Amino acid sequence: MGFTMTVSHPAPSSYEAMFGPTVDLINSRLERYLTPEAHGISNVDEIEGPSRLWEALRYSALSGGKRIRPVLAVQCCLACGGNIESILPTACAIELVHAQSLIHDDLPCMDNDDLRRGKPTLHKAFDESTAVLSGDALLAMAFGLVTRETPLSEQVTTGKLLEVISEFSSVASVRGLVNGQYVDIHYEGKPFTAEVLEYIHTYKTGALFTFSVRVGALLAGAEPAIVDCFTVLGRKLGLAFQIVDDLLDIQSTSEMLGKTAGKDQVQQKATYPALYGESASREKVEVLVHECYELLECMAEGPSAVDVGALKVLTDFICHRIH
Ligand code: GRG
Repeated sequence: MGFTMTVSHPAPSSYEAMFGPTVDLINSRLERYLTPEAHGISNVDEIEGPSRLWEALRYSALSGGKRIRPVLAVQCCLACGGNIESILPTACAIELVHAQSLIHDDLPCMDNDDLRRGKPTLHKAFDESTAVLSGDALLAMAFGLVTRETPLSEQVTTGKLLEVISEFSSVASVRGLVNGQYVDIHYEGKPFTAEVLEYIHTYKTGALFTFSVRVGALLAGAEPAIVDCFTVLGRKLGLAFQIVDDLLDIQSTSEMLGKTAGKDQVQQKATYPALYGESASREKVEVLVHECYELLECMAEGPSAVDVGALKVLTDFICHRIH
């Protein structure tokens, strides 16, 4: 790898130390939103059932997780000089869609897993119908959160918010997670090409990452050229995140990951290490890190002078994480 440009890497800093306050803020908003009261419901205990549904929703969405997507959304908004209140509802909504995707991904008809975030998966701790319905509820709640809780402002007009919601719905479905998951399952146990692998990663993981990064800039009122830079950044970070995920599945343990390690090979999944090998996959991650730093430095030096310090640390975490 002959890199031509010298870019400065951030001083080592842990994700938890630097972004702990952002994670706490996201968690406290999610905690508040995932209560019957926040939805105007006061009679959960009148008949048997609803309180168990609420327990399931909270079990899956409030039980750990790195919160990397909402943290990215918040930090990208702040980097563009945006107001944190403009992005928090969408950041939390992104986490709800992510939680939904994990619940459904773990079901026996999908990736069939028993362990998630160090605990039994939702359908194991409760049952399959609770898992399907909890996922459905979280997905719909995500859109309610964006529409009801985003404060309108000069940067965040009704028109801008409608654009965000429209993009979010495509990313959750046919231009993102559902499409990527569909193709991922279709290719299980079948030969696949580089083009297929790229397609799966772009949709299954990349789309929600790209949206998280882009929406931060959009709701900060960044100019279109800056939003375009964030879009490229989001694509690179999403791809790097998924390649690292593929590598960790082989190189780490279930205990460390909080989910079952070694499953990709058993299920004959289309992954980077399966196609290119582990060392070429790691090299690809390092190329992506370098490209992200280059892009961030260009954004810092441009006329809009994006504040990229935190984004460099996030890039480093995404590419070198161990869980
Ligand atoms: C969203 C409508 C809708 C449907 C979902 C099941 C499905 C369709 C998609 C599955 C997508 C999926 C599980 C992609 C894998 C992405 C990935 C690497 C997840 C792990 O994310 P982390 O490491 O998890 O951020 P934590 O636990 O830290 O939140």
